[in-house]
Amino acid sequence: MSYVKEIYEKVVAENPAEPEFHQAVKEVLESLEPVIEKNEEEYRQLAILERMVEPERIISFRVPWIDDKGNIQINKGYRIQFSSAIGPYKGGLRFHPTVNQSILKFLGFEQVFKNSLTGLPIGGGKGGANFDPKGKSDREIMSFCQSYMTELYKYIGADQDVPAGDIGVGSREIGFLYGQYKRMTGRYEGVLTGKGLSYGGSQTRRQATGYGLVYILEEMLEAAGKSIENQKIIVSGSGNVAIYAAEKAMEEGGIVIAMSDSAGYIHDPAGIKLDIIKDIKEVKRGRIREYADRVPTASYHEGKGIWSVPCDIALPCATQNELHLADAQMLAANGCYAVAEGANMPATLDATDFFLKSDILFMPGKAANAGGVATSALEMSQNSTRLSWSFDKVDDKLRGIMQDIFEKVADAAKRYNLENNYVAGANIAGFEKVVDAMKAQGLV
Ligand code: NDP
Ligand code: 2IT
Repeated sequence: MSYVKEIYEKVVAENPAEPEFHQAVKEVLESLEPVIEKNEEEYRQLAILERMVEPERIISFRVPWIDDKGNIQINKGYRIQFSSAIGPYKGGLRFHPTVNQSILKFLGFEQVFKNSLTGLPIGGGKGGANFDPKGKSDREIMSFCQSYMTELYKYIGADQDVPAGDIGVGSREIGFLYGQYKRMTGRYEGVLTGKGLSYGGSQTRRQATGYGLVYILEEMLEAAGKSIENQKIIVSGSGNVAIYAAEKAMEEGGIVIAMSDSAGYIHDPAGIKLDIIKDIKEVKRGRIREYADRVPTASYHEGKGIWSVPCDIALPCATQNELHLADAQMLAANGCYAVAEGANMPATLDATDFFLKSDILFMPGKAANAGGVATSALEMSQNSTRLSWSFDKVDDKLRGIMQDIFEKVADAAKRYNLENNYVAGANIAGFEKVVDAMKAQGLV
């Protein structure tokens, strides 16, 4: 049996009931096959793959807190410290009722390769809780964040593990978490990224994932002789990544015609008015359907049908497995020719395979959404040197990093005769640096 197959089967057998983790491992290992085959003896001897699929540490803990009615609530909290081969663990925290060990392991595993692609010295981690922030008061959110950090602070630090935001964790939550970390440890340090600008945050971090997604999309389009100008674009989700992807896509001349949340989607053929989306989502914490009440050219549709809207470019920016094979086929049938993943693993394995086999340009999340964590690493640099850089300086660096990632990904694909297969390119380029660091550091 091939080394790759053997390890995949071992992962499935030893990690039952973790389908998202299996999926992420399968996607990565299968596309690494040509690299592994070339070096199989050495990798087997050093147990490279066995080590890569096993997190260095999983921390799992109880999070007790009291709601506004005075009732005790208990949630499950986690931090997965996946790999410190190339730097301190780095990756977001997700607060969502669906959070479990499988989802966080898939996200942590992806993060290792993504962070490697950024070219910056950051390892991979992920954490979160099965806490649902929807409908909670600010006091409840603060109470939860303080309790979560009261346990987590023991395991993190500016040179050890540096969490940030993800679904359900934005600047409000990072503020409460940071305040509690400082209170528990007495240290004012870059232990979290995505902080507010008044207490050590970086310019452009809020925008970074979405902006970076559009920067790498533009690289991919340019390499194919195309441009974003006047293209009709669908952006799923309406959270942090989606909003700033839409903003940059429009700044660059694209026309964003649909966005969504977990309840439904809006279609506005006249072009989405982002100030209204920001007001609904960032200020009022409302629902996307309210957009159609406020904008006469827009319609609201319940459910997951956003991929049925005809478009040129699709940017899935909500969550994992939000884009299935049937959606991919529908996008293609309606003329969509480019897809870049703002979310982590939004396309299922069969949808990804379909994109790769058709002529659709496809940039996977670990390359396409790496601008967020890359800018987090820039925030860490600023914190370490006690400096803060201008918006333009960070934005320029972000654009440069995304161009560099595109080159690395395209080059790795080419080296293995897999031209334009950016899934293989991203996995191979990310993997090579991590393996190199693992080999140098011995058996740890
Ligand atoms: P937010 O919480 O800001 O927004 C999430 C959006 O996705 C909301 O519109 C939400 O709708 C929707 N959504 C969440 N869960 C589901 C679901 N199960 N089905 C349908 N829609 C859903 O999160 P982010 O924008 O930060 O994250 C979005 C994606 O991008 C995630 O995959 C995340 O891992 C990834 N990512 C984030 C980075 C960052 O810097 N924030 C960096 C790189 C990747 P609703 O409000 O109805 O729940
Ligand atoms: O998935 C991701 O890359 C993030 N949620 C951002 C991680 C970070 O540390 O900025």
